[in-house]
Amino acid sequence: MNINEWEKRYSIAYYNISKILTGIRGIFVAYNCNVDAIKHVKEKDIHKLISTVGKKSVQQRVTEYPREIQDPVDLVARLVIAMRDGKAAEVPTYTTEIHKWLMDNLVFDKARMGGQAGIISNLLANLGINNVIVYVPWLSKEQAEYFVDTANIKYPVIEDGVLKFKHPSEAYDSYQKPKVNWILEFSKGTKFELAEEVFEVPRDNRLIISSRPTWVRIDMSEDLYEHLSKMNGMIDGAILSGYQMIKEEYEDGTTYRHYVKRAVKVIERLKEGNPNMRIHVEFTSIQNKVIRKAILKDIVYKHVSSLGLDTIEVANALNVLGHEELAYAVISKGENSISALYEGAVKLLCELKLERVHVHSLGFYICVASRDFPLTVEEHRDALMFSATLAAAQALHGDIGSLKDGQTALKVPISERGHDDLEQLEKYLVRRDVCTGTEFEDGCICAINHDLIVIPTKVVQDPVGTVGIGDTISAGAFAAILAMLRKKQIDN
Ligand code: 8BR
Ligand code: GLC
Repeated sequence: MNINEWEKRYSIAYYNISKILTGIRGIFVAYNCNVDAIKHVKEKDIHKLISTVGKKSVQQRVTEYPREIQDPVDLVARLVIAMRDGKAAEVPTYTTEIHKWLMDNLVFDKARMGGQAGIISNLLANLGINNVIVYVPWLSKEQAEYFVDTANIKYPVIEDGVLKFKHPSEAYDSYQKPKVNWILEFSKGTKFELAEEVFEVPRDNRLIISSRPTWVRIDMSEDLYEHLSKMNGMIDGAILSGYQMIKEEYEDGTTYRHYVKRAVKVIERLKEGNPNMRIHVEFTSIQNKVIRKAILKDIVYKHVSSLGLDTIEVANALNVLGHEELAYAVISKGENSISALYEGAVKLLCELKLERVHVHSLGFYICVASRDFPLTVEEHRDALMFSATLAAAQALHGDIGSLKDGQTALKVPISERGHDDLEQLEKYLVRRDVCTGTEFEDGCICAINHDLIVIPTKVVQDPVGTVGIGDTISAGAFAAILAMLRKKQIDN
């Protein structure tokens, strides 16, 4: 399909999905929510930070590649790496000193809702989903204020042994402290100097300094756990994230195994009595390889239906699953990277026994789905185009207040580079005998053991920001999938 034909399909897909979203009974969203303190780092800021902590120490620390922020030098080193490579990263910090240091040395521009569960529940509520049941294990008063003020956002509470739903602003724990992450955003073209070398940021992106206070636990209160299956009938699916915060060991002697088991039990409980319940996990950036592997092999494997990730996350996942060469091919730029991504997505789909894997990249998305999933490739493709429109709307406005807001992004042009990448993939598919000739013209193909759907996406020239776009993409597409499944259920 040429770009004009794609543009037409985009409008139809957005219209079709918008019409059926309210057919979804509801979506359960957990766990991670925080306040994002956002700072746009300019040339003068990065120079100031480097000279405050000392050029030599930064240079040395860059080579050590810290995977945790223990002091300001770690922080500046990871910022230099992220800006040099134009790559997104999230690095944990377990000390509150870093927050204080950043307040003294940088100061944020604005604060907004952060964390997958927070961002996704606000998005779904604004799109008009009937019940957005959100659970955050650490809901503070300050955090609650960042939820949109709509009646469809519901926080579960147990009162006198009965499950009730309240708006988060009426359900917070007044003793709970807020969790604040720092988002250091930078723009393509920003120049900086370190040890006589001049770097230029190759792509808009950000570094996230994720605070991990000792009280952070990915868990659920016992009484809510007991009542989970009572949500049956109110929800058609769940979006879960935050597992990246699980630690290998805790001060009280428990280990990650305990929290992994609990996470699986929650999923089992959500599915109780509803075999059609679909679970999506947003993978995110997970520095610790033990945890990354446990999430994939113990939580995702066999328990989860759908997985959402960006390209770096695909490489990270492949790495811990023992596919180092493929992981390398995914991150090394060059014209083969889209085919490596496709192969990587298929590996994840098959090895983790998933129903769908949705990979988002700048300019295109790839989705592979199992052949027996009850949707056609065209329906999968509509879900992707719907989510790409939402992504462009978020890049354009920074937020999506309604389906109408989303619609304004239909005017954003489709990326030509993304469109070229599809052609690249087509050549590869022909070489590998996945298809012959032109069957891949419209971005979909039914291969022997999976369906493949690829779309070129709309890319905004000067995005307001990039944080949270990935969450919007995955949640938008998953909601579209749930809406189509629900419609089929009712029609039958
Ligand atoms: P993560 O947050 O999971 O890394 O995902 C970010 C996603 O945002 C990218 O995969 C890309 O699809 C999308 N994106 C970015 Br970054 N910049 C964008 C832009 N200017 N317009 C539309 N989408 C964008
Ligand atoms: C991660 C970060 C959070 C950010 C989100 C955006 O969850 O911890 O700060 O808002 O990613 O995707």
